[in-house]
Amino acid sequence: MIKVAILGKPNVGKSSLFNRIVKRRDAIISEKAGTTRDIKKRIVNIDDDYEDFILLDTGGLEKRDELFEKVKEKALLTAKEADLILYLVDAKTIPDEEEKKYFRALQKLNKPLILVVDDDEGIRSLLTQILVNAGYEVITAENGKEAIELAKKKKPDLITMDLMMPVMDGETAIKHLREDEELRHIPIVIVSVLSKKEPPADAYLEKPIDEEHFLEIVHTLLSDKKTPTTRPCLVVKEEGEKIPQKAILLCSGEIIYCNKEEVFLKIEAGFKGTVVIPYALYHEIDVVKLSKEQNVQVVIV
Ligand SMILES: Nc1nc2c(ncn2[C@@H]2O[C@H](COP(=O)(O)OP(=O)(O)OP(=O)(O)O)[C@@H](O)[C@H]2O)c(=O)[nH]1
Ligand SMILES: [Mg+2]
Repeated sequence: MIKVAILGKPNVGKSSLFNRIVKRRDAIISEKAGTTRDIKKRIVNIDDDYEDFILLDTGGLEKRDELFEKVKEKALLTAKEADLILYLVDAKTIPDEEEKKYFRALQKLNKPLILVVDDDEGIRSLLTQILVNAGYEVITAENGKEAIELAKKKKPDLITMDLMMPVMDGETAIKHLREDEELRHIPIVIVSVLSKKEPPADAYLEKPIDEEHFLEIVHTLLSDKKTPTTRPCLVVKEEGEKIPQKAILLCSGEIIYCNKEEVFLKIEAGFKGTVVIPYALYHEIDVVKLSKEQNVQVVIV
């Protein structure tokens, strides 16, 4: 269920708005600042035509003493979990610096973070501008090596990757990212003058890029992050055999290994995702039957 949190400094009318929306005198309202100290939560049904949502009332954001530091912490934590924040201000006064600081911090919260990797300063700033205007938070790297370091530190939600770069090229960087347990699920969009569809990424874009098409790809990859790009892979491998390199590059989700006899057992047990079969084993598995299974994709490498 979608969570909507009401935030703001003390005494701006958060609880009053909460009561209005839930249509009950539920939260305590007073003219004394700092009345609400905990989180109040109610399920709201506006109309049967709309989905129910969870409304959260929070304590005011204020630096007063230790107690209110706790109240503030709780409010900010609630904001982090919310899908939407209603930030209330007192219209009688002009927002001060502290208020602006809270507002900016909340605006940054939960924004998808995109790592733009390109050695060309012009491309970096062009992609940054497009993405920032579309509401994303952006960090940049000049080569593959820097990209990996930054990805480890910042855990971006998506990476745009150039291929030809000094120090470490994009292809090598993608390989390293896909081998890293913590980073392998991050969708990667190759943005390059090269039109070859190697190495495997989640999307490819040729330079010069079309802004609309670029944003469409980014939005799609971010919105179904949990579906296609993190689908698990079932890699078929015989005892003692090496794991095919291509399988690692292909799979951005969890990788499970099994031998050729176990493939159908795994599917019966509920496996959904991509089954990767090395070419050498291709004749020993009923690929036709396998490809008829729902929720299963077959890739031969
Ligand atoms: N003039 C005016 N007063 C309001 C409005 N909304 C709320 N109030 C009054 O402002 C005071 C504070 O309202 P609350 O709803 O308790 O404010 P709050 O933001 O929840 O305050 P804390 O929980 O203390 O942080 C109360 O005396 C309300 O009656 C409004 O829209 N206009
Ligand atoms: Mg209140």
